[in-house]
Amino acid sequence: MKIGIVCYPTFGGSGVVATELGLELSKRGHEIHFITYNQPVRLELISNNVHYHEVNVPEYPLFHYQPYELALSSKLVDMVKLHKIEILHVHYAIPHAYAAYMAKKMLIEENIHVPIVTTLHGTDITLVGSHPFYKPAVTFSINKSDAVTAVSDSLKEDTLRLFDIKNEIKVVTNFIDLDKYTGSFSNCHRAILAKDDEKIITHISNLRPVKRVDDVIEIFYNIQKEMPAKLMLAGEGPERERIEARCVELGIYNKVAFLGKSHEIDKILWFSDLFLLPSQTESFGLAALEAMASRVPVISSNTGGIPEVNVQGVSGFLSDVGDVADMTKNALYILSDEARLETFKGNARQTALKFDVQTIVPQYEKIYEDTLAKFLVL
Ligand code: GMT
Repeated sequence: MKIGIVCYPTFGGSGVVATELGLELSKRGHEIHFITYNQPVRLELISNNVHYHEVNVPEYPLFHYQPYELALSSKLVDMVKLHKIEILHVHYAIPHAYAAYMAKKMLIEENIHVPIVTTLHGTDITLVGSHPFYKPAVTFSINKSDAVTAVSDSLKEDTLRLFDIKNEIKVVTNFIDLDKYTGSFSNCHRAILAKDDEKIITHISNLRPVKRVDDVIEIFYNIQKEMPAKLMLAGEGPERERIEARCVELGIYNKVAFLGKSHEIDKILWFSDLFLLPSQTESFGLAALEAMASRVPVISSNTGGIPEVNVQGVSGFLSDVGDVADMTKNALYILSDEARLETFKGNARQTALKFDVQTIVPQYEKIYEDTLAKFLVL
């Protein structure tokens, strides 16, 4: 199949999932066309059947906001015609599903028929999409998609609760290529991150309020009072300055490494002992799955889709949002006994197996096939 993938090219989970999906589909013989405003961060290899088409939005002084949706719709029309793309898979409803619908309508005028698969990722529904400013357009685009998927049962339920949805929503969970998380690299050593006797605690996110990074800092503050430890904070976002100031205030700044937008997440995780994800809301928690694939137990909140990923008492522990005391207690329970830590590490990897790329990607292929078959009959 010739598949067009629209996504955010940034470090966010939806862009990562879209990129990994495209790469895996290309390995399975499909021709993949990424259409977005920058080369996706995890897209390192452009090959015979992986292409990247950049959406340009020229600045024009008349516009207070540059019309990205318009540029994207036009680019989709051009790319579908030029490369004979058969199906468009858009990740994150805003504005991708809307732009794809416009492209589809423009193409119909030229007697070209391309179905749209929309994957809902989380904040496009729970935080941004349900805002009254966007809700009518998001509802419309979901209902007009030819197939809709959500990355967890929880996100499906949220979508049905928050929007008036007429379409069926299929759950296709996020996935991971477990072969990429085996610690098989030679150019990096644990000693770069911490001393032998120090436990490595890690948090990776876009450092937005929804991630509750303050809780990460409080939990780490409590841990390091009980045992030698370092905190790895990977990612960039609006909370960073405030969080740095908080670390100074608590006297732990020298124990916290702010790693920014790292391309070496697999290495950081491989050397980690514990992953913290105390988010306010999380449709899935891809970062937690990446940690688990790297044999890292997870201390998380029990919100949204996280319980579908992190299994209580097996791959880690879950607590109510904001219950830092309980999260600290659970973290210390895992870290304070080497044999127990080893068991949790093994369990974390074992739990991640369920989300292997080889199990999940065929589910998307089936959705493409079914959608195309249905679409061509109409
Ligand atoms: O975590 C974020 O805020 C980024 C956001 C995104 O779309 O990039 O992540 C969402 O999609 C990820 C991939 O499906 C999920 O793993 C995250 O849980 C989800 N984030 C939230 O729901 C807050």
